[in-house]
Amino acid sequence: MSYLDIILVNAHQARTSKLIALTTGMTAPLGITYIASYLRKHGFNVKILDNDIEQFDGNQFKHYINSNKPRCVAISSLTNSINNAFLLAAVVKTVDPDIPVVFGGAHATSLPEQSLLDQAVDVVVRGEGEETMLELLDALIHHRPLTQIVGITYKDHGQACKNPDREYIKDIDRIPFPAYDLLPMNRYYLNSTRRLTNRKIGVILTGRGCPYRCTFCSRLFKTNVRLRSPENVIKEIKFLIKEYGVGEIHFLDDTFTFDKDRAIAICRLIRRNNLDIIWNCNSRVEHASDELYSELYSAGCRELFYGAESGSQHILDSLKKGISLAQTEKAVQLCKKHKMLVYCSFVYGSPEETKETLAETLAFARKLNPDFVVFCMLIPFPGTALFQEAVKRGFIDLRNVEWDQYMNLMSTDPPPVNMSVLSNEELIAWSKKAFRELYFNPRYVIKSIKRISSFTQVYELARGFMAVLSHQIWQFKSKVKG
Ligand code: B12
Ligand code: SF4
Repeated sequence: MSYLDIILVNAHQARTSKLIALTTGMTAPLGITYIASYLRKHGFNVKILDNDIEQFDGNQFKHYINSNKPRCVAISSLTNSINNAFLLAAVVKTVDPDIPVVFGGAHATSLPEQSLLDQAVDVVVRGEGEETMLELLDALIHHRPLTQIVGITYKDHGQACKNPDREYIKDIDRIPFPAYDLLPMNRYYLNSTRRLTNRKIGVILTGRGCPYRCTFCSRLFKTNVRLRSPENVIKEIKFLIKEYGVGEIHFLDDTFTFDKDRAIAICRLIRRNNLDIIWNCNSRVEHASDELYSELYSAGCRELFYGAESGSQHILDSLKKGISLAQTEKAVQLCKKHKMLVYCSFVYGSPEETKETLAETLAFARKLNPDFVVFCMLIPFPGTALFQEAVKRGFIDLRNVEWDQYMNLMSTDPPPVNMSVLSNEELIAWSKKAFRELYFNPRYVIKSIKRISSFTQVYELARGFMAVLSHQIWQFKSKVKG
């Protein structure tokens, strides 16, 4: 019988996952898909299970592992899905305790020793996974010691052993494109509120790392920025168009416009190659310029996403965001001038937040009048500077944390940790007010109705609305139960 070397699993998100999927949609899990292609290139036999899509329960997963008989199972999770990752790991061990279970991704990278406290987890790969997983898999399959493999923390006779960090891959052009063929590509989608066209959507990462140090952000690839060449990016766009009929692309880079010349070079190549795509990307407000924005627009960019974060300069500075309110205003105006949609995200409830700063944020958001706006309650995710502060100041007790609650989707949900001087009730009341004022005003409603161009969009909006409603009912019931 031929054995499968490894199954890479994307652990499903906590119960809110259904809500996410219904209100926003689901895109390909690039991390494990990159690792899959890297391992395959080196001769390993690989499968991917995206459990955000499959939603296998314990029994179904057991059956899946039993029928595939992998030599190793490697599980990816964020903080919100770590408990489900532990459940899946336990199932693997019930099938065969000798199958090594490896964890990776944002959460395990930030808390490797804590993740290893779970009985079913054998090894944690910290940070960038391609090279480490390749060496690790080879060692696990050939029963070699793990002492020399940099970038892992592993269990040895019940003790956590931390090997040194691995250096990041310098030339990321040499990493093969994600193994899209191992994913259920036709099951990924984004709802009408999240997409720009009715075309098929693809996601691409054109660089790794972010040089900024915002205190609420967990940067897995650290400050060390590595960018793919424009030619390499264009190749992947062509591949997605040809193989998967993709017509709309979402660039997932933390800041696509970090290197202006490279961003412009990508735009020019898109035009020169007549690539028929509409796209969006994340940007920073201080990168705004007429030159850049006119290049972005001519190459099909129709939306920019800015982390505006706050309407208070004091809060922006305390979060180490490194931008000014004036820069945000200028960027939003320029973006509108160049006929691209403006998406602004704000965080609220940070340690320095007060009623006054919240009022400033709401006034600022109103003044900016973006096409889309989100207000996210600040959550100190593992891997962030605020998380360290929260642990130090006793807001988080690592022996007793409900990771499933680490989610900032609904404005009515209380935050798992509140580091501000305001009460949960005050924060929730503000966020409800902010959503009401920005979403339920005639200007926004008319804009949204104008955007609806098909029956599918009406259906999706209704589905999202029902999901939100059912979440509210669940929340109410939980409160009543006590
Ligand atoms: C796209 C995205 C999403 C998408 C899809 C996520 C997905 N399926 O991948 C959606 C919209 C669903 C999403 C949701 C959320 N996200 Co998100 N998301 C991202 C984003 C922008 C890109 C992810 C990506 O594709 N990266 C590129 C790939 C190549 O990197 P990677 O996934 O990290 O994988 C590499 C390594 O981590 C490692 N690795 C990863 N998994 C594994 C597994 C194994 C076994 C091994 C060996 C290695 C390994 O190797 C990979 C290749 O080098 C990142 C920011 C970022 N720059 O990464 C945030 C980010 C991952 N999200 C974050 C957060 C907070 C969330 C939410 C909690 C937000 C919320 N609403 O509350 C939810 C929770 C979702 C969940 N699963 O629990 C945080 C994670 C913080 C944390 N500690 O969990 C990030 C880092 C943003 C940030 N800067 O803070 N997200
Ligand atoms: S919030 Fe954006 S700019 Fe700030 S560190 Fe994170 S990715 Fe970088």
